[in-house]
Amino acid sequence: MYHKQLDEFPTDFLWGASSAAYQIEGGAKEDGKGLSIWDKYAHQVGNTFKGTNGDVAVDHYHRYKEDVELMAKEGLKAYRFSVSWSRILPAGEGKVNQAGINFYRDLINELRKNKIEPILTIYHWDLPLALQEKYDGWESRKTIEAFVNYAKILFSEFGEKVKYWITINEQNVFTSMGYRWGTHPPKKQNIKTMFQANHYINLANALAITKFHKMVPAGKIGPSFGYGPVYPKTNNPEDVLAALNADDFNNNWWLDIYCRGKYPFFIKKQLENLNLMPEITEKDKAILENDGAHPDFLGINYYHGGTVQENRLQKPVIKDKEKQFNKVDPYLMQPKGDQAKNPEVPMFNSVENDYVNKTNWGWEIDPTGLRIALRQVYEKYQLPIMITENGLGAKDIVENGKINDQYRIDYLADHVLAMKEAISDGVDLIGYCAWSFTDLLSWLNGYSKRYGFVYIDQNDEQKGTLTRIPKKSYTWYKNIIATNGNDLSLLKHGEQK
Ligand code: BGP
Repeated sequence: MYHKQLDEFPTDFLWGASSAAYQIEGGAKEDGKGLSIWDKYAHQVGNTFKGTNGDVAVDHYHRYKEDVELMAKEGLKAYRFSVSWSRILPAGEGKVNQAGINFYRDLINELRKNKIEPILTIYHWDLPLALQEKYDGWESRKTIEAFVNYAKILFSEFGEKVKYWITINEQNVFTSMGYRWGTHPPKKQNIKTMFQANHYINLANALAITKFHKMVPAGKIGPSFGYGPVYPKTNNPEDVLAALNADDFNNNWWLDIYCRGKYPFFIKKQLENLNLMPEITEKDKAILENDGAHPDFLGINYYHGGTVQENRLQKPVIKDKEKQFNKVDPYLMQPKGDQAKNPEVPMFNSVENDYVNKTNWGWEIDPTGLRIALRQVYEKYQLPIMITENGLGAKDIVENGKINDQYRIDYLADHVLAMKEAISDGVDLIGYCAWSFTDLLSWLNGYSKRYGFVYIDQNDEQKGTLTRIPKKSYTWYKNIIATNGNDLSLLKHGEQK
């Protein structure tokens, strides 16, 4: 779709930036905070880059006023942060830690004082360790109950001061990393457990949203989902079908439940065949399908999409010409025991995209993919969308006390332009929170991979002065906000002021 003139961003557009408690706060054991699964995991040898952990992180717990001041100076209209569950409830349930409540109350007040809209994420991966140890975390319905109680505490404490709420961050990412690939806590590799835990998290999400609608009627709530559009590698109909499968498996599996309360039909059938479907009771169905359980808006975290083709990698060569189009049962490609471990094999195979560049960490850079993502999600669910994460992870260098991150400006400019185009197409986009405001601890990459508008002197040996230095991108974003994203000269590559 080509527009002679692009629409303006809405006047109340929420230009913001994001963070997550474990990645910024530090103060891991201070003022009554209990441990989270990440506090333990990051201290086990070999789990994170050079053993980096969130004990100190970037010390936001003690320096939040300085950070909010920097946000205000940049002109941020919104700031997305997460609450550390174990700071509020050290054991995940039971007794409330008043010091934890006070910390977030002070932060929210500070934001409001500076006219910055707080966007509160209830759960950004740092499950209280006590719940993991007592109930096996998300593998138990007990954790659903604990989550809803925790959310209720936040609703009653902060419901009047916070309008925008995110229930759960990237459920698709933390369930696969934690239960399938074994790279996040609880470091398991069992896909059946993953689907069951994921179902319980769906229930936790639905129940919390239902409660929210009763307790905070003036507020807005939704999950933040890690969305990637899926492209077929070629126009071979088999590849197109593979892309349909991948979209269902990677995206709709979560978004359909959030917005419609039902698992997508085709994948459900496929998982039933493999005995991978979670156990779902009639009561569960009622919880998920209840209208009050559905989000008011969708948070979308966008980094990149993916490309797939029909899985024909190991197709045996068929010599008989007449039979050259014979299908090979993709299950035959997998050893018997592995068939249920890799349910996508008969559906699609992920491949590289030849048309896009990559970051130093191999993530595809695809701003058009953001426009496509926005179009797809809005068309499917017709809910307002907020981009709750998007940004470039890069090694930043300080030269003469300055950080010239023109590469980040170029990346962000392309994505802001893609949003402007999506708005012109007709998408109801209400905000953009870049990842991240300050530099922070990358879960598995320490401080080498930086995302912030504000540099923080902290290194992978976790030694640094923690001094904050606004980067070049900070000023660029300040100008974007000041012109409400409508000055096209700021959206071009090159040397912006
Ligand atoms: C998202 C997470 C964020 C953040 C970001 C960048 O998946 O929600 O918490 O970490 O990815 O990831 P990384 O630090 O691995 O580059």
